Amino acid sequence: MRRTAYFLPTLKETPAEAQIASHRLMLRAGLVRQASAGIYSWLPLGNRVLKRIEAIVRAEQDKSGAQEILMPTIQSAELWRRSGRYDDYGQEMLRITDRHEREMLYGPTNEELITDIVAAEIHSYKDLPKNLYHIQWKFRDEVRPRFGVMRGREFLMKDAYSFDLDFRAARHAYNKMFVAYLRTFARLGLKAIPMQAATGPIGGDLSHEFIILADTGESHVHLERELLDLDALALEVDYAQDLGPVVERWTRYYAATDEKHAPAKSPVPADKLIETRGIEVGHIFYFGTKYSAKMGAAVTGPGGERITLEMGSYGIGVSRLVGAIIEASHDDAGIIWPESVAPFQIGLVNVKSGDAVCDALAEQLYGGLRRMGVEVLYDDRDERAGGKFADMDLIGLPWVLTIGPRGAKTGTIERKYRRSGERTELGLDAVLAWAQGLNGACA
Ligand code: 5CA
Repeated sequence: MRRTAYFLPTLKETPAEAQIASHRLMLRAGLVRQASAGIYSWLPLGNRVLKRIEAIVRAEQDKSGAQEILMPTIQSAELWRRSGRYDDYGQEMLRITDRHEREMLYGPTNEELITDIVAAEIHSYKDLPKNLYHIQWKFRDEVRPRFGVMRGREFLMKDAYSFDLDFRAARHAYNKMFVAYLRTFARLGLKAIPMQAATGPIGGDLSHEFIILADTGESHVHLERELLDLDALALEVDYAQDLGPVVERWTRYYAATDEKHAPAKSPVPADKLIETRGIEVGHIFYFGTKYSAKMGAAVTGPGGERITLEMGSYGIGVSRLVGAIIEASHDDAGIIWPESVAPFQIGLVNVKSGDAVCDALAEQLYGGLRRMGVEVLYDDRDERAGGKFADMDLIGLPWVLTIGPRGAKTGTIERKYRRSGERTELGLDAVLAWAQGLNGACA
């Protein structure tokens, strides 16, 4: 992509309304713009990151055996009356009346709708287990939307719902999501720690929040230091096997959110615990028959008996993750994207656009990278070099290739790794050979 053609409105000034780094950087790097309180438009660069995160979430859900569907954002109030949550949900629910005076709502979550679908379509124990998920916008009329996409009113969520015959099977479904979440967050470059959590309006009695540690997080948490040393990237799992031992490895250490942590009852003494803040990027729940019983989701068992389904639900804050990743990975100059979610793998800076030698080498490099399928943002603008470098650091692409008048004469290109600042000089062929191995290059 050529920067001269790309819609990438970066800001030099720090927007006054942004209180935390990720919000500031998302506005400055042209990822999002606020549409109204807690509601954002995603500009091309932000949208690319969102899609890459979605793709990783989707790949790990699919690998675990969950199946993707797509439910609507608008739901009928009648469904929520059946579960009893229409009144309980309170002012966080955005209620809408259509032209026929029918009460509707913008979905804050989907337990009712999915249970209704399964109740109508699944009748035999032979059709179980099932785990159905979608990646869809939600609306919660938060009292204090803040920190940009971190606590939005409209936000993108991956929500999965599992249906099983009995507790044992439901626990296996829960464990599968537990492990899929560990893998997902690790692939996103995050160290997310599962913590015992309260269940709030979703309900149930078994629940974990996945939390990344950050001073700007809204959750207060307590955990044993050993958890920070566990490596989820090394997890190779067979989802058909008993995942109990994997879950046990992560839950044998104590970690709990403030709501669940009772200092007097803590199994671990206070001096062994870290008390800190974190960002909740995922939350999983087992709640048995809470919805299925009320909404008639039951099947016929092997002996002809009627069995009410055991359920769990599993959420990931997809749009929140964009902010969370930035909180975890930035410096004074800007964002530092993990390769797995970067909007482009490479930024190409032509220090002297308009100079025939620089332009020729830059075009050759840009063309070569594109033919290899590498995603590259080429800053071909007629601007000061300082401004181009500052913008590249701000938007945080993993690699920056620079072509300047001195190097161009000998065909030399400078390659910088954004995360470490390490610089190397290479010729055109060497750069192309190196880029072949990059994440995102298709052979
Ligand atoms: N139905 C369940 C699981 S599918 C559910 O709604 N869980 S939740 O309420 O915990 O939300 C799931 C995830 O969505 C959270 O872990 C969080 O990462 C994200 N999330 C929740 N509220 C917001 C918000 N206001 N802004 C951005 N992300 C949010």
